[in-house]
Amino acid sequence: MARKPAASKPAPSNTSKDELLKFYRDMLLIRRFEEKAGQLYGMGLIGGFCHLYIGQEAVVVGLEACAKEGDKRITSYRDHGHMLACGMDPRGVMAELTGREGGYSKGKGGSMHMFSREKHFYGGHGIVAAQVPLGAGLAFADKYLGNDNVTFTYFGDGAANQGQVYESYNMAELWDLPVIFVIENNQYAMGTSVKRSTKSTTLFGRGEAFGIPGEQVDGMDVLAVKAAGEKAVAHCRAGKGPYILEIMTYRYRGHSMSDPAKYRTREEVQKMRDERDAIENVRELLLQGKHATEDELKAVDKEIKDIVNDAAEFSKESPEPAAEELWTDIYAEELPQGSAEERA
Ligand SMILES: Cc1ncc(C[n+]2csc(CCOP(=O)(O)OP(=O)(O)O)c2C)c(N)n1
Ligand SMILES: [Mg+2]
Repeated sequence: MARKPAASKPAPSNTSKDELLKFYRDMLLIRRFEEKAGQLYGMGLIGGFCHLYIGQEAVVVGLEACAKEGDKRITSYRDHGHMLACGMDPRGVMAELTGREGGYSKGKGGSMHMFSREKHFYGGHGIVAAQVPLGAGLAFADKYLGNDNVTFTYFGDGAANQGQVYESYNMAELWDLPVIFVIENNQYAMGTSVKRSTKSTTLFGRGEAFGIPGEQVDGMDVLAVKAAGEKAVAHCRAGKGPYILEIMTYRYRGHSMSDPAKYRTREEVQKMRDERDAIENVRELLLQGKHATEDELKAVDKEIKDIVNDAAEFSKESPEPAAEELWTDIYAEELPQGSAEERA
C-alpha cells in the first residue's frame, strides 16, 4: 500500500494558513515601506522628522487582527506601520513623507501628522503621550454613542512615565471606557533605556492602582500579540472598561533618522534580528508547516516590493502643494451638522 505523504503541520491553534500568510504579507509591507522611507530620507527627498517602525511590525499587525470596522486607533510619531496595518494607502503615506500634494495631509503634515477618518486612524502625534488622553476621549465618544467599538491607544515605554497617562487611566477606569492602552515597550526612549529611566519595569502592572487589568506580551510573536489582543478586545467590548497590554518589542533602527546610536551595541541589535525577528518567525512557521513554499513566499516578496516601489514613484511625481494651501485646513470651515451619530 502506498504511504500517504507526510501530513503538513497544522497552523498553530489560534490562526489559519491564510491568516499566517496575511501576517507575513502585512509585516513585510511595513518593513519594506520603512526601508524605502529610510532610503528616500537619505536621498534628501524626505525632510523633517522620520521615525521608523522596523522591528516592531508584529505589534500592530497582531492587534489589527483583533479589530473590527468602527474600531479606532491612535499613536505616536512612530506611526507609518499603524497606517499601513489599518489599510491606509501606501502611496498617500509615502507622498506625505515627501511633502507632496498626494499625501494624506496634502504634504503639509509629514511623517508625524497623518489621519484617515475612513480607516478611523487619528494620528500621528509628536508630543510624547499626548495621544493617550485623546485615545481615552475617542473611547468616551463610543461609550456615549452606545456602540461596541474599541480604541487602540498606542504609546511607548518612555511615554509610560508621563503624568497624563495616569490621569487617563483613572478616568478610563472610572467611566469604563472601551480603550486598550498598548505600551510598545521597545526598551528605549530615544537614547535612554528603560532600566536607566524607570524604577518599576513591569509597565503593565501600573494599572493596578486604578483597577485596570493588564499583561505583558511577547511582541516578536505575532500570534501571542493576537491572542492577548483578543482577550483585551473582548474585555472592552463587554463593557468592562480599559485594558493594558505591555508589548515587549525592539526597534532595529535609531530613534529617528538622526540618532548617534551610542547607547547600545551593534551586537545587541544583531542578536535580536538574528534570533527573534517576527517576520522570520512567521516565515518559518509557514515553511515548516508546509503552508507555503519558498516560491509562494518569493511571490509575496515581489508583490510587496512592487507596491512599495509604486508608492515611492508616486511620492516623487506628485507635485508639491501650491502656496495657497498654506491658508487651508487651519480652521473648520463648516460646523458639523446633524445628530451625534451622524457626526461620529
Ligand atoms: C512631551 C515631550 N517630551 C519630550 C519629547 C522628545 N521625545 C521625542 S520621542 C521621545 C522618546 C519617547 O520614547 P518612547 O515613548 O519609548 O517611544 P519610542 O520612540 O521608543 O517609540 C522623546 C523624549 C517630546 N516629543 N514630547
Ligand atoms: Mg520606546
